[in-house]
Amino acid sequence: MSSPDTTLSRRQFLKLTGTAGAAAVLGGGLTAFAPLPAYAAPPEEDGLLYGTCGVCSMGCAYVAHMSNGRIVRLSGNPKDQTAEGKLCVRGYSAIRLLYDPDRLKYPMKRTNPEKGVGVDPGWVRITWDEALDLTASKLKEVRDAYGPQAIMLVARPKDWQKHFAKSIGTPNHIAHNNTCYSTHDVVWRAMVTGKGKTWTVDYEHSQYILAFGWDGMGKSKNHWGRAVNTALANGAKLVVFDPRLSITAAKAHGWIPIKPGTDLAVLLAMIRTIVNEELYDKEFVANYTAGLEQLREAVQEYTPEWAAGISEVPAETIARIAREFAATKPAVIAHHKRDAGGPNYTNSWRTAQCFVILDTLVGSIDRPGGHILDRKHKLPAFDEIFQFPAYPDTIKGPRIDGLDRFSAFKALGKGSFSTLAEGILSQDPYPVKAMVVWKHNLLAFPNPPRMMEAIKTLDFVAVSDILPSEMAQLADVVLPDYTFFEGSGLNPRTYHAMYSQVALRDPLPPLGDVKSFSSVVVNVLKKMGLGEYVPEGMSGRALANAQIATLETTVEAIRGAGGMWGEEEPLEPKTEFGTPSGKIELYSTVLEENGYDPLPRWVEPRAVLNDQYPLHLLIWRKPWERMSQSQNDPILAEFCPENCATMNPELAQKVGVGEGDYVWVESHVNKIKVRVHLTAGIRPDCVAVDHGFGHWSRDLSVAYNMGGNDGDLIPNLTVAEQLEAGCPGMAALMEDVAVKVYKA
Ligand SMILES: Nc1nc2c(c(=O)[nH]1)N[C@H]1C(S)=C(S)[C@@H](COP(=O)(O)OP(=O)(O)OC[C@H]3O[C@@H](n4cnc5c(=O)[nH]c(N)nc54)[C@H](O)[C@@H]3O)O[C@H]1N2
Ligand SMILES: Nc1nc2c(c(=O)[nH]1)N[C@H]1C(S)=C(S)[C@@H](COP(=O)(O)OP(=O)(O)OC[C@H]3O[C@@H](n4cnc5c(=O)[nH]c(N)nc54)[C@H](O)[C@@H]3O)O[C@H]1N2
Ligand code: SF4
Ligand SMILES: [Mo]
Repeated sequence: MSSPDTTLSRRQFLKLTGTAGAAAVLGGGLTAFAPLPAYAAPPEEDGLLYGTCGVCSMGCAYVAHMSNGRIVRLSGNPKDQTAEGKLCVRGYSAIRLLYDPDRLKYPMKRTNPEKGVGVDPGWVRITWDEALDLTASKLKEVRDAYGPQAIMLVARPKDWQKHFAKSIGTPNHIAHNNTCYSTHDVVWRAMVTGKGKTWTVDYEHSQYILAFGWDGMGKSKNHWGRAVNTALANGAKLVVFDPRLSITAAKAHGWIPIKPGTDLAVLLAMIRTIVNEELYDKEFVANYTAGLEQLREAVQEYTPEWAAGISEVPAETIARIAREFAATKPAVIAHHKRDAGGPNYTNSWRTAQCFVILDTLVGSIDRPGGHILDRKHKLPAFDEIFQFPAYPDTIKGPRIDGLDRFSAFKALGKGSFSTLAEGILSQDPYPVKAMVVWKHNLLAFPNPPRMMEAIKTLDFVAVSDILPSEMAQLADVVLPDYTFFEGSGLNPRTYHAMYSQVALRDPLPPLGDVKSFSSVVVNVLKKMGLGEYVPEGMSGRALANAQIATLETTVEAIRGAGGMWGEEEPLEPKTEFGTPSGKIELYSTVLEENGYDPLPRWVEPRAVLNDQYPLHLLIWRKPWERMSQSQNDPILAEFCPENCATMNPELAQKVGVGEGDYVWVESHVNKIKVRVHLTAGIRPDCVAVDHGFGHWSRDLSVAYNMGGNDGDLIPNLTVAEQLEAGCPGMAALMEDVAVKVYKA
């Protein structure tokens, strides 16, 4: 890869040479992909590929228009209930991710043992055989010397990834969930589903949409923006509580700039009003819920006047919204992941618990206009298709992220990013020595500098990525992966699954010398001497074919039907739920059994503002950005090259700064330098930093050195601190931190 001193930034090159020239010269020693043909090139009639967008988890089905073997245009698949013929800005932009000249194009090994910011890894191109041999031999060495638990897989819990960790015998399959939606997941599992959060919300048919920090319209989440707009056109009311005027708030009938971390107080008072005034849906509550009387008793102390004192929202506003929410049908609390019920504050899981209670009280669980439970098509599981011996018992051992100490969260089989660094550094409960990373970046960890210290102590790191990310810069071996365009298989609808429907994924021939992670798994397991976990013919394609066979159809037939399988069906409302009682448990016996309050109660957030750190930190993401993955897109960067500290002019005046000035934002762990953006649409006691920037990988020629990473401000945690915070979802407390701002 490029040496720091000789690389011109791609921005400079674009100016000098125009896009085509830049693509040919850049990539610093790596062969660049040929430039894109002009967008005007007419798509061939027969050159269509069906697929699903993998930029975010909504997974909208696309149609890719091909010309001369390249994708020249993307459109949404009109047959898909999620995409409805459209993609969002990030989906359309993915074409530039696919052909990004900086993409990883072949395996590489590090020759410089030193690791860190500004250190040249001394990459050398190697063959796939060498890369797989090296990975397998290093993992085997660690497994033999220290045991299987000394190997960590940092990856989302997908089939191949789970199989890889379990076949090795390690309990340490770590994912990002406690930074994202673990709080929602645990309460939905406990109170409603028995298996985690639901992802479909029928906004389109709702008449009252109430959001606490949910900014679905400002995420460019394709379906939701359209659905909420349709609801608004049909006369629905939208009300948003957010300390920041989010895009959703800007579209709302009411924006309530609540004090951060206090939504729980408002929600408790809303529950009290609805229960005491008997405004709840009597039929739904009587037939499908358990625990109303205990709930009534538990909320009596939480009057709107009390909540007003905590949240700075007037008591009349709280009572009015409670009454409107209960009286307008259907009504729904919009939520997804990192809203007020996401893992942001010590009390966020209780906020998520109140969301479920309020949605239940108005009868909006699995009813039109409300949260819709799982209609996702169940494809046969991985281990039903492939037969292999039982996994080693060691997978049940204690974990390096401490997940085993959080029974309610552990049951969901996910992971914690907040505790990983201290686990590795303290070697508690044991030393870990090797790490394989799939599709996770260093910048996503709370306190990445600390995580980097931990990674530096490991003997071996292999990273599967598509871009030369910061995590890739810390690797001993880089394993370049397929993008979602190059993968194949089936993708059942999840984010808008009003009925069971499956999208086909046609593979684009891979670009460069890249391999899918499934083939990495197959080869590394075999080379480690774990061939018993790799039955004859096991491959990603074999899995897809076996799954297609269970649909009693063929790829050709699905293609003939426009890339989608499944007929529209009317919604049959569920009358039984996945809890011990089969009812929605307002009093949660599952939370109680796991040692948590079965009913909601007020608890303060952790961070206390003080003279040294007088401001709340808010973090958010822009509609066109995808966490740390979109900043290398030259067109997106052209109109938004770096992130900002968004603040109220009143605060800026106190600090003595104006629009565009650089400031330091500092917490007790670190500081970052970002530009000021002024708006009246934020509380003066808050500073908001948008996520995704602060790249230090010099091989990201557009994104390098632009903006700062909000994550540097967020403390990582020990398991003891995590236990003290008392959250069943092990919330990483992403915004429970106080900061200060001063001129840079
Ligand atoms: N464009 C885009 N869309 C995405 C993603 C992306 O990277 N880009 N990522 C996807 C993923 S993985 C996730 S997790 C989601 C995240 O999407 P959201 O869940 O919408 O989360 P954020 O964008 O972080 O916005 C959180 C909002 O909460 C507000 N907030 C902060 N503290 C409080 C509080 O105490 N109370 C209230 N009421 N509000 C508060 C913030 O001001 C901000 O507006 O987006 C998904 N969609
Ligand atoms: N400071 C801060 N930290 C956060 C958040 C925040 O708002 N602020 N948000 C949290 C949330 S909600 C989430 S969901 C997590 C997300 O955590 P991550 O998923 O780790 O975050 P990304 O920044 O999207 O990094 C994804 C990495 O995967 C690579 N990649 C993309 N596609 C592929 C692929 O097909 N194959 C492979 N092998 N690699 C691929 C990308 O190049 C990138 O390096 O971050 C969390 N951390
Ligand atoms: S919402 Fe946008 S980024 Fe997400 S899957 Fe759909 S098109 Fe892709
Ligand atoms: Mo997330």
